[in-house]
Amino acid sequence: IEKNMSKNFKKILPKGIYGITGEKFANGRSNIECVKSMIDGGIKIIQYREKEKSIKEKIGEIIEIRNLCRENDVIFIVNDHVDIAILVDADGVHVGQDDMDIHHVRKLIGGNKIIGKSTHCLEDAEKAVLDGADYIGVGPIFKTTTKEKDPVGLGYLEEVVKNIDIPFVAIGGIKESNIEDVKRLGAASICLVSEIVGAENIEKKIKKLNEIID
Ligand code: TZP
Ligand code: MG
Repeated sequence: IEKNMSKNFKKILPKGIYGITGEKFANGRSNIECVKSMIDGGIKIIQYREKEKSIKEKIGEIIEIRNLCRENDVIFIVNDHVDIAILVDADGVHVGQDDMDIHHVRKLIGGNKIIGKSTHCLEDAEKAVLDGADYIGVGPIFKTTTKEKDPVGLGYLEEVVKNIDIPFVAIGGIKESNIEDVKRLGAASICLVSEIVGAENIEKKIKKLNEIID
């Protein structure tokens, strides 16, 4: 299967806050509620990431979030599930080091869709570029309980800024209190999970974060 490989219409990683769902940290709010608030806060890209629910539960949420994003001109990325991303016509898919190889993802999803890849060291990043990722995740920058992975530190972010020529999003343990340090090193796209979905007022939190990094 060789899908349309033209890159003419692909959207790029927007500047600002990159949102990811995280119902476990959302103080009883649903993924859908969180996504609505993120959109109201002005977020321009949202990834559906849900490690605990069944496929049956996930599909319902994914379809609803896909529609919300489309209505509001927000880029929608699906984590892990390349098949579902294609079926719901998401804007892209995000895969980790242990997920499907990028060249396989590209063959399945086509050239107009975004492929993001999580990376934890420069070697991962260089491989992702060679394999044709559209953007990379860089992290976890700081210690976080959202993902079981030792932090890579700001040093890896600096290496990416110096050596990697595709868009990247900084992620992991980033809070309102340390986002300036991440921005200062040159990250244009910054992802915060627990800090956003766990905020008392998600909409206000996003506006505040975007103000800090604008
Ligand atoms: N990938 C690297 S760190 C991370 C993911 C999905 C979790 C980030 O969550 P938080 O709550 O912003 O630390
Ligand atoms: Mg994954």
